[in-house]
Amino acid sequence: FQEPEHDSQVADEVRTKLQPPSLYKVILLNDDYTPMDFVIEVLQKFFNLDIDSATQIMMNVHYQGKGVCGIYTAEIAETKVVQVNNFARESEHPLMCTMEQD
Ligand code: TYC
Repeated sequence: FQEPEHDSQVADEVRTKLQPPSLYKVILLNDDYTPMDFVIEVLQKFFNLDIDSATQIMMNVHYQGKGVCGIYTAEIAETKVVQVNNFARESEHPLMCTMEQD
């Protein structure tokens, strides 16, 4: 039996068994102006999707108004939202990314 060396290791083991971290859906919202190719680029760049999956998700958002790009723990989801919104604003597109609890 290996003794835990740090409090953080104890905390991680307790959490793993009793309290898995909350998950968040990262959501892309439709708009009338962002080019389809830009949305596909965003999905490939920030969500590690291939071109076919990125195109499917983009078209789903285009027709349904919003769609899930991926599901992550809080810190990762927050980072994706900021990265996408910053990239869209730098590129002067109104594309909006947000998150909601899974
Ligand atoms: N509706 C946009 C267009 O017709 C394309 C688009 C898709 C925009 C998905 C945003 O999240 C989005 N050019």
